[in-house]
Amino acid sequence: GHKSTVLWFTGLSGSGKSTIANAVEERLYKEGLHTYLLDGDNIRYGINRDLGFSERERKENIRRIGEIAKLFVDAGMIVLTAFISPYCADRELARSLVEEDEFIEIYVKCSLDECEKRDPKGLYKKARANQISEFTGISAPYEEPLSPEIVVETDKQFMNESVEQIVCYLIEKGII
Ligand code: GGZ
Repeated sequence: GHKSTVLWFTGLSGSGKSTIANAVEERLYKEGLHTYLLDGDNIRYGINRDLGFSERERKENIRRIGEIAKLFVDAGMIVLTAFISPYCADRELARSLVEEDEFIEIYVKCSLDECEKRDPKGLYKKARANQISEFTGISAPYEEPLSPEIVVETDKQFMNESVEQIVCYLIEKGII
């Protein structure tokens, strides 16, 4: 068995949120745990397809994701969310929707320089050329978490180290 919880990944575009969240989910799934991953593919192309990237729309994006995460926790699942979620206040709102021990904020820390070097989708390049407006880290803010439960540093660690760090935390806290 396991405790239902939210694993809330936050970080810049290209920091590795989705990659790590997917790897953690796979680990948990192999242990027979009930998980669900919320990411841009199932949220921004679905329920939130009416939302863009203005401050107001990002806040609404995160508000809805927080509410959806709460439903999955109510259903007894481990829910992983992988969104930039750039504003502290919005992450705190998501946290406030579940019990205190049911929300684990995971800061996927990576320097802007490194994210820009990786630039897997060429979005930073476009943002620098003003072809994308309000791009996080370039022309829109990213507020670093002040006291996240976990920090993984993807420009200093191997991916499997970050995954192990998260899994170990869950074991230590008796979540899995
Ligand atoms: C940031 C943007 C933008 C702007 C499109 N700013 O690397 P990606 O492509 O796959 O991840 C980014 C994703 C961010 O969506 P989120 O829902 O996670 O953002 S937020 O939590 O702030 O609402 C990026 C792409 O969408 N993208 N335009 N202007 N990222």
